[in-house]
Amino acid sequence: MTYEMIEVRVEAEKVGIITLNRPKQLNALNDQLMDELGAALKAFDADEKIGCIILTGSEKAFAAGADITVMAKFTFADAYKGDFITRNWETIRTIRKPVIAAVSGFALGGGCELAMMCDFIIAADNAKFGQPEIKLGTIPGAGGTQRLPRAVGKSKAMDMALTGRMMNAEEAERAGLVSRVVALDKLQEEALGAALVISDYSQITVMAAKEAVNRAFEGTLSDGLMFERRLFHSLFATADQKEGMDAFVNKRKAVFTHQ
Ligand code: CO8
Repeated sequence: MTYEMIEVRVEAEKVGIITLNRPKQLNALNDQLMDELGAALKAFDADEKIGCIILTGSEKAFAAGADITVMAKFTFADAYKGDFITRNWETIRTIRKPVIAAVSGFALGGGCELAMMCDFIIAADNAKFGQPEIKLGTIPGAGGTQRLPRAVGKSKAMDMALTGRMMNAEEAERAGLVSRVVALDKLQEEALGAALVISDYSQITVMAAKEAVNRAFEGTLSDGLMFERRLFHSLFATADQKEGMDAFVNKRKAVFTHQ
């Protein structure tokens, strides 16, 4: 597939990098872009050689939200009957390999929601997060009212959703929305470094860890603990567990075969 609104490349033969590329619109997320993003994510997920995916934008904007020029004309019937837009916004939730959001500049509305759909967020020091939909007479529609409180707690999530104010990178790190903040010129290097570390681990184990942590957001503690226990037990059936522990015992570097 050829892409017009994203750029796709592979680093070190094991990290897939997707760059949102609608610079004039600050990477506003429209249907075509989300279709292309979904296709690229699925292709990397299916590629045996890829161990981790990075999603990033430009220095000025990760993404300034869903495309307001498109939504401005929507009726209730368009949105409801068209199921706006489970079809391509939900693809990222089906990706089993880790997806790191490397965010610089604006991550607003659907852009903030897209970053939160990734597994973790590394932010540049110029990053700004917000759910400004309230200013447009609407509310977040791609998980902002659900994932933001889980990430930063009710009070700050309410503050963001009700005032529409932006949170800078420092506040986002303090609140737990992002895992690391780095200088803008170090963002890509930092994200790639994390992705390379992850890519060298067993893909099976990495997928299991992702699945287990995600479970913490979707059920009760006792269900999550049981889910984790079952996955933990089943990993003893993998060659990679044998390799990882044997390498430790014999003081050598593990070489995982993803089996
Ligand atoms: N949609 C469409 N175009 C946009 C968007 C957007 N979200 N954001 C920016 N642009 C365009 C501007 O219109 C402008 O275009 P032009 O040059 O043709 O006038 C260009 O990008 C540059 O923007 P600005 O001139 O405004 O740049 P500034 O640096 O002055 O300001 C801001 C940057 C603060 C980011 C400003 O552009 C802004 O406030 N943008 C809108 C942010 C916003 O409200 N986002 C939320 C949108 S609603 C949403 O995301 C709901 C998600 C629901 C998802 C549901 C899916 C299931």
